[in-house]
Amino acid sequence: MAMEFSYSMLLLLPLVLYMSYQLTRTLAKKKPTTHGFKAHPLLGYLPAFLNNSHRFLDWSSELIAGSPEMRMGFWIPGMRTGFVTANPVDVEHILRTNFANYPKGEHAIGMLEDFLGHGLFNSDGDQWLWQRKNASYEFSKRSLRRFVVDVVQDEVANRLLPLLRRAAAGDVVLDLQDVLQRFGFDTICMVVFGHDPRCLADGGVLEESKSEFMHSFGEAQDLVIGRFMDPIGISWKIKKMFNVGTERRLKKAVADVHAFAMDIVRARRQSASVEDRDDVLSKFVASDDYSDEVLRDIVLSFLIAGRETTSSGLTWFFWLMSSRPDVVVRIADEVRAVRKATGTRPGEPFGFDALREMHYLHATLTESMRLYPPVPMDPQSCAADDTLPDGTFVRAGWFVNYSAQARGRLAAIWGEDCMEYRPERWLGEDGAFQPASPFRFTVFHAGPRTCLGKEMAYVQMKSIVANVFEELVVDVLKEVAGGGVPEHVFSVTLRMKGGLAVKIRRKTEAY
Ligand code: HEM
Ligand SMILES: *[C@@H]1O[C@H](CO)[C@@H](O)[C@H](O)[C@H]1NC(C)=O
Ligand SMILES: *[C@@H]1O[C@H](CO)[C@@H](O)[C@H](O)[C@H]1NC(C)=O
Ligand SMILES: CC(=O)N[C@H]1CO[C@H](CO)[C@@H](O)[C@@H]1O
Repeated sequence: MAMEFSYSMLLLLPLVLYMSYQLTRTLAKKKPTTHGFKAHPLLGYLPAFLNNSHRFLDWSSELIAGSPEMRMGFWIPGMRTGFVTANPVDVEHILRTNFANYPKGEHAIGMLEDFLGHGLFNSDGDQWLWQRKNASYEFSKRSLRRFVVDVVQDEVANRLLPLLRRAAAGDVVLDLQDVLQRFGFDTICMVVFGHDPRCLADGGVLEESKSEFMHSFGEAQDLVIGRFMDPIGISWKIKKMFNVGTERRLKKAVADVHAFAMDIVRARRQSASVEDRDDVLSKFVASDDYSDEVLRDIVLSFLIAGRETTSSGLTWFFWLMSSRPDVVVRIADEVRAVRKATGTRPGEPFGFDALREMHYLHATLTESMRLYPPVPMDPQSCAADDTLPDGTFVRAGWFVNYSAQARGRLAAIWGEDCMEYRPERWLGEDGAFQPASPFRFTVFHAGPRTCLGKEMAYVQMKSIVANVFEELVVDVLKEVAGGGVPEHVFSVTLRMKGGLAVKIRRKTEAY
């Protein structure tokens, strides 16, 4: 008996030795750390992460706020290791100075590939570069800018305002977030695709069948993002292999989206009027350089980038406004002044130049996105060993995510009143809007991969707010939203959990 025991011990010994060797090696390797935080020696950030995973954004913002380096480390054995930073010096380093060493990375790209292929949003290196060059060229054209303004103004005048007026007359409770998402989807599809999905068209809000494409797209996006949230990295691959569970639903949603997009690409390819059309797809089709699949992926990349970002920004904005009637009054004053200066009447569309004159409105939206950035956290990965400007080591394969949310709330950057909503911090003495460095205000990303749709986003948001506050009052139903800050859903974009319940009134009744 005793002999047998020691024999098996002898057999096990090498294994035990090997395992402890591996463990010490892993533990001895440099780990990212967080100032003022003690990681568990074996489990790393796992216990604290489990404690806080339901409020991950806020937790990481708190750790970052407590750190003079303005960043947190993160490691859990067997899971990914890296940093979340809000330090403008780090951000400039990863997004500009050493851009080539911080791609999206194969890990992230592999997860989105089934849905987005290798479109602009989901590629690195040369594959990204040529698409970016072509797209930047199109986005810099005046014809596209004019087209965007026309599409947006048309959607405001003929869909959004009539819908809100009807809601006012009928004393109806609306989910404003849903309305804004539909608005965003209609306009991005028209600008990118030249296709009108009519999600906000008459009855569209009630009639689900009118927005099947939006529905499939949303489902595909949520399910594919779910892959990132899964704590067990390979479980989606197993589910995919057996075509079960969420992966089965994802496959169906992706097939629907691809079929829909492909139909439009093929139809445009055969259309004789491509030269006369202003949408982005038509420009790419006209150059004849790309296969149908490549065009489809380009289009889907734009949809994912532009679909929910503006609606997220506006939903939090309208919620903030519900406790700031003083700001609403000033916006309406500015709109009235611009009407006078441009000789237009309430209800008429605003041109690009009129929108540009609205500096105060620009500041109120920017200030809202500082506190509630539509893309709260954004991942990059480190390609080769590197050091951050303050000497902190970053190993190849680690992630370096920036948190726009944490950065927007740092006293070291915005001052002691950083948690206060104060649009004036964006205005100069003369009342003109003063932009901040993109490394401090990284809401639209920065460096070579900076958001291509920033101008379009402001056109959209300003048109909606100016037209709504000129005529209507938005009452947020606090009894539905609760007293404090509404809860969020943490996906690619910062969505409000359960939507934003509002009632609409005509302004004349309010005064
Ligand atoms: C408030 C609205 C918006 C915000 C806050 C925003 C923010 C961002 C951010 C943070 C990124 C970097 C994402 C990443 O690479 O992981 C990005 C990229 C991008 N955005 Fe926006 N965006 C907005 C609206 C739009 C709109 C309306 C469009 C539509 C044309 C658009 C087009 C793009 C594109 C094409 C990229 C990818 C650029 C590249 O990878 O080279 N965005 N945006
Ligand atoms: C988990 O949260 C509780 C309550 O907030 C706290 O008392 C505890 O110390 C936390 N544990 C860890 C490991 O962070
Ligand atoms: C950083 O981003 C990557 C890719 O989305 C993700 O897998 C990782 O969990 C993120 N890390 C943290 C601490 O947020
Ligand atoms: C329309 C357009 O800009 N097309 C260009 C896209 O990029 C390729 C490769 O760089 C060029 O050859 C095209 O002319």
